[in-house]
Amino acid sequence: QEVHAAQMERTFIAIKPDGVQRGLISEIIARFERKGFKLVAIKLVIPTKSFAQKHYHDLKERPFFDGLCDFLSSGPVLAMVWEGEGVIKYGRKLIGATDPQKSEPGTIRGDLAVVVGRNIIHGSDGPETAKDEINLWFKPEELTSYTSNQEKPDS
Ligand code: FUP
Repeated sequence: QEVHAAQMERTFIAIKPDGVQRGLISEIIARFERKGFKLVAIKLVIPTKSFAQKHYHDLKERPFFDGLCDFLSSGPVLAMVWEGEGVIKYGRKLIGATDPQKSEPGTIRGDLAVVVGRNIIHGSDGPETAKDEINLWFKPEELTSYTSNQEKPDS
């Protein structure tokens, strides 16, 4: 039977300037890797404020929007695309609730953050935003395509 279905699910994950500054890159990547998700794109960038405003455009009416965009553009952000079955929803589960006071222990924000304005990581909240955010942050040629050992049935 045909096993090569549609393009495997992908999500956009970013370690925000506070996470990079605190030296949490390897800790966070390790959690996605160990789960079995596949890294297909990664780069360290300092976004401009207008780029941050594009990224967070859904929140432009919120009172914290300006501060949030200032913060996102305040230093290096580690932008990534992760791939795998259920990665959008499960990635959000690994990340934990938006407010670290409400994130469960065992989640990235639950274990590593304390306040909502410094919650160290972003993850797309659905298939449409995942597609939009991947397109905003990455050029098509920056997305790799390969088979990881974990995907090989005989490994
Ligand atoms: P999330 O998808 O979990 O990152 O949450 P949102 O898209 O609702 O919020 C995006 C970012 O806005 C959060 F990561 C932090 C910031 N924020 C605040 O600063 N205050 C709030 O009350 C809510 C969100």
